[in-house]
Amino acid sequence: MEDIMLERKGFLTYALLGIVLLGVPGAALAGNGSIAGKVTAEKEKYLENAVVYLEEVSGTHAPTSSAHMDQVGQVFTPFVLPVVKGTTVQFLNNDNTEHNVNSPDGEPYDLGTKPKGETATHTFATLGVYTQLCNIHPSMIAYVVVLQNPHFAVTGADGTFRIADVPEGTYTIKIWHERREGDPASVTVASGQAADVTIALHK
Ligand SMILES: [Cu+2]
Repeated sequence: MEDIMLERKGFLTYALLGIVLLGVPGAALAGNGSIAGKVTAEKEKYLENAVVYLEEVSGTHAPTSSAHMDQVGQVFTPFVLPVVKGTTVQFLNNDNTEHNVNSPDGEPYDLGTKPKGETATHTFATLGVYTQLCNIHPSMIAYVVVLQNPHFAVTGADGTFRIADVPEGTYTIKIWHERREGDPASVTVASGQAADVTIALHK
């Protein structure tokens, strides 16, 4: 009986040591942590395509290296495109019909009308949400969300999101959704840890 207890104690010690050594799976670079969370809403259809982001992270942040919003089957794809301030977004027309790209928001622009295979570009110099419209097809709508830093994520159909590689610190985490509001929250990220955040969307 005593032997069994000793063996169990030994196993427990090794198991605990293993947890300490391995840390939290999915943690990124040494010194950084991550945020893994989910969005809740009164209807499942609102869970997807929310942009979750850190309001401000110190330092300078390079523009997003590759940012595309295509026009395919008379739909802007993706529906929501978060980018870092200063990013040039490429709007490629993949359809056989002509498309226009314009936005009435912030610093409004009209990139003109392009035939198949041509790309319109716009550089987003100011933070904000820019509705993307096509003046030929009223059903076409999408959003470019211009943010201060690259620590953002777009929620999946189940409302989950993950922001990897976040420097240690305490941040204000915010959310943008086409039809719902969400309150800012405070999140503390520790080295090698995945901070857990739940954000409730409401009317
Ligand atoms: Cu169009």
